[in-house]
Amino acid sequence: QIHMASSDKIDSRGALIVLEGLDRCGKTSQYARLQSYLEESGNAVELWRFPDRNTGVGQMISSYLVNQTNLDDRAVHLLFSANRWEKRSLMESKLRSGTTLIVDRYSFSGVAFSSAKGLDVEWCKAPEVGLLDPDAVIYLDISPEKVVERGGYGGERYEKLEFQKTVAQSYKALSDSTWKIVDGTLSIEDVEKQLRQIVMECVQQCQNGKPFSQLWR
Ligand code: 2DT
Repeated sequence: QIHMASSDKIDSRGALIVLEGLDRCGKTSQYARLQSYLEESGNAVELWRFPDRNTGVGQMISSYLVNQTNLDDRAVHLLFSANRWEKRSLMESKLRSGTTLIVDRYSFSGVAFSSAKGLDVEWCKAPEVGLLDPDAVIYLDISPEKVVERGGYGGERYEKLEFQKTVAQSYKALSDSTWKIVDGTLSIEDVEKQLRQIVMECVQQCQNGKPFSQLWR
C-alpha cells in the first residue's frame, strides 16, 4: 500500500467512452441503456453524439448527409473535425467535473468514412490530432450484410451496402489492440452485459485519476 500525502491527491474525473460501428449496428439503443445503468450506480453521465447537428457547422454537415448540398470530400471531412473541435473544451470541462460522456461516433468515424471514399488515412487523421483520446473505444462488430437484413437503411448519403463494406474495412485497418470489440450479432441483453462491464471498469479507472491523453500523437 502506498501512503499518499494530501498534496498528492489524485484528480478524479469522468470517463470518455466512444461507441463506434456501422450504421444500424445497435449503438444508439445500447447508448440509452448505458445511461440508465450508470445513473443507477450513482454516476453523472451525458450522452453525446457526433456529428452534433445542432451547431452551425453541424447544420452544414446535416444538409450534406441528407443530400441537400454537395461538398468536396476533404471539405466535409474538415467540417466533421471542426464539429469535434468546437466541443472540445466543453468536453474536457465536463470530464473534469466528474461527468462521464458516452459518445456515439468520434474521430474513428471521421477517418473510417472519409478514407472509405479514398482519402489518405494520414491526411484524415491530421486534423484530429490533439482532440481528447477516449478512455475506451467500443466497436459493435456486425457485417454490413447482417446490418442490411435488420431492416435496411434510411435515405442518407452513406447508407448503402457497398459503401458500408468499405467502411467496415477502414474500421478494421484503424482499430488497435486497445479497442473493445463486441459481437453486435448477440442479443441486445448479451451486448448490454458486455458493455456494462467495459464501461464500469473504465469509469473506475478515471475515478482513480487516470490522466488525460490526446489523439494520435
Ligand atoms: P449518424 O447517422 O450517426 O448521425 O452519422 N460520419 C460521422 C463521418 O463521415 N465523419 C465523422 O466524423 C462522423 C462523426 C457516419 C452520420 C454519418 O456521418 C458519418 C454516418
